[in-house]
Amino acid sequence: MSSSYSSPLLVNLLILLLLLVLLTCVSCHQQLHNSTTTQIQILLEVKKSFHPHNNNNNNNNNNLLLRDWSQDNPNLCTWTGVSCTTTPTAQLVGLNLSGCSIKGSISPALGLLPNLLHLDLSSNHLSGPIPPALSNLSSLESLFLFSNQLSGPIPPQLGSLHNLQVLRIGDNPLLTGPIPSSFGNLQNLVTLGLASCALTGPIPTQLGNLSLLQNLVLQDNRLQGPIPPHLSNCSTLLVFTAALNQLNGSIPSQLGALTHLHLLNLANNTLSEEIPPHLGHMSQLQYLNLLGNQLRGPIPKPLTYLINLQNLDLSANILTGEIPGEFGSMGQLL
Ligand SMILES: *[C@@H]1O[C@H](CO)[C@@H](O)[C@H](O)[C@H]1NC(C)=O
Ligand SMILES: *[C@@H]1O[C@H](CO)[C@@H](O)[C@H](O)[C@H]1NC(C)=O
Ligand SMILES: *[C@@H]1O[C@H](CO)[C@@H](O)[C@H](O)[C@H]1NC(C)=O
Ligand SMILES: *[C@@H]1O[C@H](CO)[C@@H](O)[C@H](O)[C@H]1NC(C)=O
Ligand SMILES: *[C@@H]1O[C@H](CO)[C@@H](O)[C@H](O)[C@H]1NC(C)=O
Ligand SMILES: *[C@@H]1O[C@H](CO)[C@@H](O)[C@H](O)[C@H]1NC(C)=O
Ligand SMILES: CC(=O)N[C@H]1CO[C@H](CO)[C@@H](O)[C@@H]1O
Repeated sequence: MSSSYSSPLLVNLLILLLLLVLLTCVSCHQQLHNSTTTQIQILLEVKKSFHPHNNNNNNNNNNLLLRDWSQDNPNLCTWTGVSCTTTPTAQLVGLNLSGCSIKGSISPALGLLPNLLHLDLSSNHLSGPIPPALSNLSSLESLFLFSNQLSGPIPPQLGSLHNLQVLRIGDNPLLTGPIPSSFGNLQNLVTLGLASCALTGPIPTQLGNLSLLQNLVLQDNRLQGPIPPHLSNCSTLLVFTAALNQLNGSIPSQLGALTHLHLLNLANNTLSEEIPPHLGHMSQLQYLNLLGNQLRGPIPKPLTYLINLQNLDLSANILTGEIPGEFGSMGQLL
């Protein structure tokens, strides 16, 4: 008895399931189909923003360069600078227009390409702001915007790009404002390049959260305040340069914990107090530049433990005392 009841129920359930599967498939197919046309629309929108600001007749470079970005060419994976994955369907995963002499601005429409892993618009003539909408590229692993004419502040929203490994936006001399403290959330960041902009404010203590960071490149800005001891938590750091800023206070002795560091350049700031002897623990250090600060006192003897040092500049400070004789036996310095 019970089996004759459950049987039609089972059949009904199966039919329902089949219908569901069919429906999902139809809608998923349509979505995939749409996504190609949608991606084409988005890229054409992005192309519109790549226009020269001074609309002199003689500058149609962008149109020539991206002439294959066209509705007449529906295979967007063949478009200049575009790279795709082919399975399960064509998905735009990379956009590289580095060094293409592109003018104009960065369209917020780029934020509508959620599968994008790599975006490289470096070494162009792009101006205007970095669109906060880029923070919607939740899969993004690398963002290269360096060597342009971008202006305004760095959008703090970029701190939500949790998959980001490389962020290079330096050499944009009109980029102002602080380094967003939200960058402390970029847990996968390996490289942060912000040199040669006009950034102000402090180095955020939150950068101490970046446990995979290897390269922190902050030189040639207008950064102020102390070097946060928190950076000593970035235990995989290889390169730290913050030369040519307005950093003050003492060099934190905690930095000595950065035992993988190869390069430390803090030249041309207003750092004061004594050079911490703890820097002698950075056994991998090859380059140490502290020139042009207000460091005083003796040269700490433990610096002579830095047997890998090839380049040492402590000049233009207020150092006293003797140069430890042991430096003479550091062959690499000769
Ligand atoms: C983009 O292309 C240039 C050469 O055209 C290359 O040097 C650069 O590494 C590429 N960017 C990325 C993120 O692969
Ligand atoms: C991200 O996308 C959502 C949905 O499209 C939009 O509402 C939001 O404004 C976008 N974020 C930014 C910072 O533009
Ligand atoms: C630092 O990282 C922790 C998790 O590792 C996270 O909860 C916290 O919000 C981060 N803080 C900042 C300021 O980024
Ligand atoms: C990093 O180091 C500082 C002191 O050097 C410490 O106060 C802090 O709790 C550590 N953690 C983080 C995530 O910055
Ligand atoms: C420091 O400043 C001097 C003088 O302005 C300059 O020659 C030198 O290149 C600067 N060095 C660094 C590492 O910033
Ligand atoms: C560092 O400079 C700021 C102003 O930029 C000042 O308020 C602060 O007292 C200075 N700190 C030290 C230790 O000199
Ligand atoms: C949102 C969207 O673009 N929807 C379109 C998906 O594709 C079908 C048929 O190709 C169109 O009718 C929809 O308007």
